[in-house]
Amino acid sequence: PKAVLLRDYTPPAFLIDSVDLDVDVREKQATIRSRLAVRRNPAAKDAAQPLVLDGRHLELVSVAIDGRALAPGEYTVDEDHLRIAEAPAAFTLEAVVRFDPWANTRLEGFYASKDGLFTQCEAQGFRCITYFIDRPDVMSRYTVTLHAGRERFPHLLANGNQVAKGEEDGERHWAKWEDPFPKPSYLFAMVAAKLDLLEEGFVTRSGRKALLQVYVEPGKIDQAGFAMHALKKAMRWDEAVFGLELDLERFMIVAVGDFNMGAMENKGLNIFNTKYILARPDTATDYDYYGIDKVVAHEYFHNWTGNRVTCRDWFQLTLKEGLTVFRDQEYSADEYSRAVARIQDVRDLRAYQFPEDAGPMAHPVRPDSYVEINNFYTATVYEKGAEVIRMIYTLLGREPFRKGMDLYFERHDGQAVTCDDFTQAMQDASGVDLSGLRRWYSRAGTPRVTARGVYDEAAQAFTLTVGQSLGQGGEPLHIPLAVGLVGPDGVDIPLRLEGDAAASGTTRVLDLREAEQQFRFVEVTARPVPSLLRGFSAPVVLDGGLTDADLTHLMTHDSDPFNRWEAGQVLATRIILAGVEALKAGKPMEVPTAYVEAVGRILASASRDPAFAAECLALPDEAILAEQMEVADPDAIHEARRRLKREIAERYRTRFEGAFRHFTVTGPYSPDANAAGRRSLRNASLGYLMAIDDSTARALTFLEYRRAENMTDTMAALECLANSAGAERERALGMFYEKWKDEALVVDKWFRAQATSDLPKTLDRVKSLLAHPAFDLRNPNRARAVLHAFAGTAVHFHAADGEGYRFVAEQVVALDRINPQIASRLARAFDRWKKYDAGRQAHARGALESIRSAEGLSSDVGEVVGRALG
Ligand code: DPP
Ligand code: ZN
Repeated sequence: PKAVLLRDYTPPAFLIDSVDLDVDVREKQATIRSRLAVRRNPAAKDAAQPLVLDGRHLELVSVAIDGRALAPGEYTVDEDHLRIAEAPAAFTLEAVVRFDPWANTRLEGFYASKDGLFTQCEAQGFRCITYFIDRPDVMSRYTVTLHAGRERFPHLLANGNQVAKGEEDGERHWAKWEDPFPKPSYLFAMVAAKLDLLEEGFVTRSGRKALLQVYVEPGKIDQAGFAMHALKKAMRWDEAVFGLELDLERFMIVAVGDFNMGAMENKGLNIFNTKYILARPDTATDYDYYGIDKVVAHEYFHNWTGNRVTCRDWFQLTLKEGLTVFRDQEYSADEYSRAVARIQDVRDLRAYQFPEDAGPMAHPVRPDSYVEINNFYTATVYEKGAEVIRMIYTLLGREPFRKGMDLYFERHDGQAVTCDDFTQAMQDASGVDLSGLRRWYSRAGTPRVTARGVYDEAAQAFTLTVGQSLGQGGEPLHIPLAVGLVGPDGVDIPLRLEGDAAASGTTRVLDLREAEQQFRFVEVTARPVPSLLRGFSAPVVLDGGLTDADLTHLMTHDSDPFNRWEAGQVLATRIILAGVEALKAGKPMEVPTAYVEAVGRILASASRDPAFAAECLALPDEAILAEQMEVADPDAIHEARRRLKREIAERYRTRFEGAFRHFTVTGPYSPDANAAGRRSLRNASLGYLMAIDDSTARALTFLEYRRAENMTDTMAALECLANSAGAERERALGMFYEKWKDEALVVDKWFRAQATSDLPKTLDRVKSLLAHPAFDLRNPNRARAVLHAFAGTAVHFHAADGEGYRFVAEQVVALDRINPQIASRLARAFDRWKKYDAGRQAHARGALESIRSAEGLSSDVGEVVGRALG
């Protein structure tokens, strides 16, 4: 398959104004009759182009233009297209196609799950439902009529409003839906299923009445309440913060257990992975609740940022995803703790996006080319894309940013546009020059920022020299660098740059626009410690040139909570990486007293903000540490990190035991920030105690496992036990499975806890899990809980004997025959293979080559493996 290039974009030759679908569901077959109002695009380059429709996995029954059936010579059909050489200027195209949704294991297009039939069309699934010009700049009005058996498919749903319904012969029924808004085909959705329904009314800020519905698997209505609650909160938030209201009479969410993504923002009919809908205190953790809240909000927010204004082409994916992630991040920050939300977002960015940007799949947030667009639903497009929006927000300020959003909607409502259209609206509304900021859209890689401060006591001046590099030449980026100066007493010094009339504020956003720049602060009465990149104001790797003593000072005093956390992370990273070198040289690992004492201060003041304290107690992830080494050594990283944790645990054992008792949450379960924060600190304490892993710690953890009444505490204990070789491990795992074997999302947790265990025999365990009766390679959540989870482990996937690589390679090939999108994600585990030693590299190369030589490899996996080897 050939790469598609951004620079080759041309407008479509034809437009499709309306789509009328008639969908007939029978045993093992769906028949789709389409009526398309087609006309030549006045903006097309060439007025004589043939009509080329996309279509895959379809059996074409008939095709007609303006009511006249086409003869075989008048069109051609291949695996991907239907071509009609001679097409009039405007006409009605009718086609009839058939396929079997029950045989569709790819889960794109129209497919079967346990309770019925569902769709997934983004990015290019609509072409698996009918022949179409399947690209987002073709926007149409849709009418859909569904026919199916009443007993098996009581709910027949599609986008928009239900306008008619009725009965048919043979215990069948039908329903007709009309979506008043023109939309691209990727936002099409329909459902024919047996589901339970939770519904509530909603009155929008301007007084419009709407019906909100959440459809779930029969019997699970008691797990739908939080999603409904989250939806209403998100709707209110978007009204208050962005002035955006629901534009439909009815907003539906349908949860399905077999789903490739997290969720999908189809117009008026969101379809969700059950993972992001179903929750009950005893089945879902605080983190699950947080995820549901965020994803429900995210998909709802797409109704404006994505649906009302959509993407011109798939290179612009970050236009809707980066912006909508930014919106869901701000929503979460408002609903929970802003500092903790930011820390978690940055931790994920570093664990997933930074490695992506340093590996074979590196691409700009607006990619220049792709082979398979499904491979570009990435951390870069989403999370780095959100960071780019955040930088615009930081540069403009809240009010001008809001004006920019208003202008964006005013100009582009109902259109399919580009990232440039967005930044232009932001620039025009604010008057802020965004030329340097725009470069972020076209550059891959993580920029490095170096900062060095010099204090001149005589002049009472502090000069900061800041440089940036991305190592590819080109003009420098515009990087907003938020800084503060922390005095020796721990108090922020008011900031006055040379040339300012007076000091103002204690945090200042410096505009770094050159390769190197100097900033001179005056009236600095004592040598400060610079607090750089406050709030992580840009997605860069910072070398701040600070000493351990400076960092300990910031860790204790910085008024910016993000940088207080960050100082602790940098210190812990230094200690662990020095420990790696010591271990390799056969020397003891050193843990500086100053660091341990700073950790003690976190514990001592934990009650001020337990959730934040828990974040500060979490040591950097092994994947993040591996990125900082020239040649990653996963075993040494694991061992050094383990030793640091154990040393802290032994030093503060009594305090951790105290915190574990003290932060108990009483009363009925609630996933709110306060209660969840207390549980988070309590379970972090348990994690430290289990780093000691003696019989006392194991007994405490097992007792906790049996006592726990909510899934947060249950899983915290179970995960500790799963990493421990004590007899409690198998007892707890056995009890857990017995209790939860009928609750799929909870069984996923059971699989995942075993697949990610630190214990030596984890790969053997994973292999035996594949033979477990509850394992099913066709279910994406289950595959992810075992295979993707295992492939994400630092130690076992990267085992020096290459067994981890060989195993995952075999599973990529097996999965590819079922579901290329899920297989391709698994293959991404190999991204960083060149960061390891020669022995591991040889094994990884062998594994990658074995995938590449597999017969019938999908273009999804082919692109990932080809880039890794290339
Ligand atoms: N459903 C995915 C998301 O919301 C793709 N649009 O991000
Ligand atoms: Zn999205």
